[in-house]
This record gives sequence, structure tokens and C-alpha cells, in this order.
Amino acid sequence: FATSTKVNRNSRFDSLKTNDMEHFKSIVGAKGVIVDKDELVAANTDWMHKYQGHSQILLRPQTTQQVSEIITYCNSRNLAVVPQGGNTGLVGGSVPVFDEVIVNLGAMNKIIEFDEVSGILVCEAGCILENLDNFIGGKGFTMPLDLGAKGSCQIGGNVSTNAGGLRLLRYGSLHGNVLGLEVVLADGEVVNMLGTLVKDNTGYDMKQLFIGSEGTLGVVTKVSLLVPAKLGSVNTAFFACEDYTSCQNVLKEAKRQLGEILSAFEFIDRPALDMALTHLPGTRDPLPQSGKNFYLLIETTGSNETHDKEKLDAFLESTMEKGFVADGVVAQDSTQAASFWQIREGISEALGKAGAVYKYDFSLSPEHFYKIVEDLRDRLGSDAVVVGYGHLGDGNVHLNVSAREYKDELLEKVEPYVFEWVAKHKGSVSAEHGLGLMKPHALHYSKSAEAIALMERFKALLDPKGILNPYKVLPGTSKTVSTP
Ligand code: FAD
Ligand code: 2HG
Ligand code: ZN
Repeated sequence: FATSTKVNRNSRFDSLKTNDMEHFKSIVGAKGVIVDKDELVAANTDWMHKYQGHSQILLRPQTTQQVSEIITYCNSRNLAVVPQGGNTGLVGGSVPVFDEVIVNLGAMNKIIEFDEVSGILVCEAGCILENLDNFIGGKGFTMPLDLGAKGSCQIGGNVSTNAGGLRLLRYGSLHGNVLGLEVVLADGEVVNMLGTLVKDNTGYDMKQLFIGSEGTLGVVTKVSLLVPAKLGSVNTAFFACEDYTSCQNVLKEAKRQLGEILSAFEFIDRPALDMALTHLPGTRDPLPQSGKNFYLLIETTGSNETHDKEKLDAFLESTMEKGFVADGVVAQDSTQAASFWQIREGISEALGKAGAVYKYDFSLSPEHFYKIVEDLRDRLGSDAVVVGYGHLGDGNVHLNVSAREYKDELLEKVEPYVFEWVAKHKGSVSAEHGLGLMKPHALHYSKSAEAIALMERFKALLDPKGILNPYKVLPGTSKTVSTP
């Protein structure tokens, strides 16, 4: 295990006692209190196997009332808590750092209601994203977000990280799609903000504070969402480009030529493609003859198959004529389309198989999106493989550094270099994965000292004892750090 953030256990928190176990059993029943070693190892370990906590207990509440009773008790006993969903987070936020009580929402997985006219879904926080998509898919709708972790991540985790994903370009962020939340605060109070209205300007929009707060301000127990209609015509293409400037030109053209049917615009550089081809069984290079360094996965979603397919074919032709695209293929069926997506969605898994990986998730202007990858590659030379991929349509680059093993000397060459680079070019040190345990110390690269101080005031107001997901998100030292 290798973490870049070193923190000390806060002595303000008490440790778990036998009496606590008994009390938790009285709330969630014996079945809801997990102390099995294997289950605890899994819940203490993050998806990358990079962060590991030492919690002795995992609780599985089945109702909001139980969550409230758990949190009320933990607050009174000074026991720190980690809210946990599918544990697919990529910044060490979903696992304990020390012995925090893990509260996993997985047993709260009921769909409460779905309105087939408005497309408004209300469900419990522990519903798995893919299950929700399958449920509403049968009724002609689709979830507004899609990501590689859809088979395990929970909607409460998605909301708490403000997950972006592969179709944000089309459907927008959860700050727009979430209509309401039910949240349990650090003192156990249940706050009902579970509105089901698209428009509601009555007072402050308090739910927004919890979207992306990574479990530090409250436990999300229910979610209400506006979901779009599932359209019948989906077309997918894989393009190869000579250079990065061409990729930008293709994006400019896509916005105009594909316009309202554009649903994904994903970028993959050659080393990222090679990672997938090397480590994911069954993958094949979609354009084996091209041998280029830059690839784009473009998807359209619309309602008229003939019209949409014609548009995408014409788009490929015109971007090739203009010299922006060197080679391209439009998927002939859903199997071929799935094979393109398997590559794009599988890059994280492939990197995990390749060895140690340092992950960065930056927002940058299109001009700087790839420059950071090139600069870091030059800087590291043969010390590591630097790959670049991500959501080019949203200006979100996933810069990953792959090495045989975790080494402090390598990390010191990467950080703070990349954070300083991003700050200098007015980007964000986290576009979508959040800060978790990995990046609280880097928050100041993207937010002013005043903004961080205001965040700390909200935290102190909502969680005065700091029991909710301690050591995560906020640096706790904002008064001493200076803005870049
Ligand atoms: P967890 O990992 O369990 O938790 C994440 C954070 O939310 C933690 O801080 C946790 O404390 C908190 N939390 C979880 N549930 C609750 C709750 N009910 N109430 C309060 N706090 C809670 N992210 C993107 O944005 N875009 C992507 O494209 C994307 N792709 C991914 C692909 C893969 C293969 C993987 C492994 C991850 C990917 N992610 C992506 C990371 C992403 O953050 C998560 O997959 C997802 O949003 C987390 O949901 P989860 O249920 O697993 O939450
Ligand atoms: C993606 O877009 C995810 O595939 C994961 O956000 C990115 O692993 C990563 O760095
Ligand atoms: Zn992503």
C-alpha cells in the first residue's frame, strides 16, 4: 500500500468498545454488523489496492432511521465514520484511514417511485447504477450518467463524488440532474430535501452542498433524479488522428456537424490504447493499420437510425477530407460498438494490472489538455509510462503514471509538479474523482484561501465534531497554506 498523504490519527476520536458493538446490533440487528475478517479486509481496501484502513466494523443499515440512529450514536461516542457505497472511488475517500466505523449503504437498494411521464426517479442511495439503468431502461429511459464502475458503484456514491463519466457532455452534471436528496447529518438529524420538481427556487438550494462533498457533510440516504429518455439510435465510431491538434479540430467539427446527437467524445492516446490491448483479454485494435498516436471514441444518440448513421458517416468523410482524421471506423453493430467501449472503459483496469499507478484527473482547457501529458512524459523519461486519456469533450484529462512499483522518488518528480502545472494553466486538480485522502493538500491549487475557509466553516457547522469521513477533502490547514 502506498499513500501520498500522511496523516496522524486524531486523538479526539474514541476507539470501538464491546458495548458499541452491542449497541449497533440493537440498531441494525446481528446481520447488519459485519466483523468477518475477509469482508473487513475488502471494505478497508480501495479499488486500486492503494489505500488501506483498519476498521474493525462495518454496518449495513436498511433504513434511514437506522442510519440516523447509527450516526447519532457515533457522534455522541466520538466515533469517526466512513460512509461507503460501492467502494469504487479513486482517491482513497471510501475507505477508513484508521479505525473509523464503515457505514455501507448497499442494503438500502429500493426503488421508491418512477414517473414515466416526467422521467423522475426516486430511490435509496444504495441502488447500483447499472441496476437503476436496467430498471428504467425497461420503461424507455436511461440514467444521465454512465461510467466504467457502473456494475458496482451506487447512486449515493455517485452523488457524493458528483461523478461525471462518459455522457456528461450530453446530459450534464449531477448538480443539474439531481432534483432532491435525503441526508442524515452528523448529529443524526434526517434532512428531507427529496423534492421531485424540475424547477424550485424557494430559498437556498441546500442539496447542492452535499453533491460532491464525499461523505464529509452528511450521509446521503435517498436520491431523486431527472432521467432522460432512452433513444433508439446509438452509433459509435473510433477515429485515429495524426496529432493532438487534429483531435481538437475534430471536437470543433463534432459540435457543429453532430450537434444535438453527440453523446460522447472520448480521447485515448497510444500508450493508453496499448495498455488496454496488452492487459485486457479479448481486446483488439479497432484500427490495426493506422499506427497513430491519438484516438477518439465518438458516440451519437438520437431517434432516427438512418439520419443519425448518415450524419456520422458524413462526419467521418468530411473530417478525413479536411485532414483532421487519418483513419476511422463506424461500428457496424452493437457488438463492435461494445468492443470500442471495452477499450475505453477498461483502461483503468488495464493500468491496475500493469503495476503501480499514480492517477490524476484534471480539468484543463482544450489547448492544455494534452500538453501536461507531454511535459510529464519528458520530465519522467524512462522512469515510468505516462498515459493520457479522458473526456476531451468536457476538458477532463486522465493523466496516469504507470510504474513497476510505488516509489517516493518517482512521486516526488510528479508532485507537486503536476499540481503547479494545472494551477498555472488555470485548471482544476480534480475534474470528477474528488479529493478524498489523496488530494486535500492540493485543494489550494484550485480554490482560493477564502473559499477553503468558507468550506471549513460549513464543515464545522454541519459536523462540529468532525466525525464524518475525517482526514478527507479539507486540508485542515487552510490558514497556513497560500494560494498559488
Ligand atoms: P464509494 O467509492 O464507496 O465512495 C466514494 C466517496 O463517496 C467516498 O468519499 C464515500 O465516503 C462517499 N460516499 C459513498 N456513498 C455515500 C453516501 N451514501 N453518502 C455519503 N457519502 C457517500 N468517476 C467519474 O466521475 N467518472 C468516471 O468516468 C469514472 N469511472 C470510473 C471507472 C472505474 C473502473 C472506477 C473503478 C471508478 C470510476 N470513477 C469514475 C470513480 C467514481 O468516483 C466512482 O466510480 C463512483 O462515483 C463512486 O461510487 P461508489 O458508490 O463506489 O462510492
Ligand atoms: C474514466 O474516465 C475514469 O475511465 C477513470 O474516470 C479514470 O482511472 C482513471 O484515471
Ligand atoms: Zn473519467
